[in-house]
Formats: sequence, C-alpha cells, structure tokens
Amino acid sequence: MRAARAAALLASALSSMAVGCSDNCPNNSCSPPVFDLTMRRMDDLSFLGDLAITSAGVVMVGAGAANSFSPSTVTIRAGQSVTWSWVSGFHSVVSDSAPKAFADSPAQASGQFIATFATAGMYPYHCGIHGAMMTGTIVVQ
Ligand SMILES: [Cu+2]
Repeated sequence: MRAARAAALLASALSSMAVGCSDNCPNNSCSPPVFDLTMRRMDDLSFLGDLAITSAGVVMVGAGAANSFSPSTVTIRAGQSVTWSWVSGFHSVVSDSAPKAFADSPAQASGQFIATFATAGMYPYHCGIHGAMMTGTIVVQ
C-alpha cells in the first residue's frame, strides 16, 4: 500500500518533470554554440571608430603562416578594388553579405583574388576553409 502510493507519487513527479523538460532551455542556453554572422558583424562595428585608411586595398592571406587575413579590416573608397594576396596555407574568400558583395574566390594556396566594391558599406567575409576563425571586413566609404 505504502509502496504503491510512493510509486504513484514518483510517477507523478516524473511526469511533471517530463513536462518541465520539454522546453527546459531558457534563452536556448542548452543549444550548442552556433557561429553568428550577425554578431561578428556587430563585433567588427565596435572597432570602426579606431580605423584609419591603411594599406588600402591589399589583404595578405595566411601571413605568418596564420589562418588570418591581414589586416582583418581594410578601408577603401567606393569604386576601388581589394586584392587578396596568398602568402601561406589553403584558403578562400567568401562574402557574408546578402546579396554577396563578390563571387567566392577559389580555395587556393597561392595567387591573388581581386574584388571591386562599387557601393559604400561594410562587407564582412570569411575563409571558406576555416570559417569563423578566419574572417575580415572590407569597409567601403
Ligand atoms: Cu583559411
């Protein structure tokens, strides 16, 4: 009798737990981390005030054997081009803009890739091989 009541209480508790667990992740805190293109763009924006127009239009790809674009932010004038120049590694240049600011570069280990930017704006991009760990932004004024 006592055991039966305990079993019923346990079943009831388990049932309410199951209901509670059906959406037990407030703010999606239980979801795996997901690369957020919008957030990265926001992060880049926070540094805009410190930017100067330097080494305009040239990005070294994989400089120092690192998975990076250097400099990661380049500022040019509308109508100018950016030249990505491969130094090391196997990388590509993929626009994050919608619609894309330029067609994807091939993934390659050497050579150059050139894109022209006609319209002012911010144009984030990433390496198609290394994703979120290898990103950059073109600022067109
Ligand atoms: Cu890469």
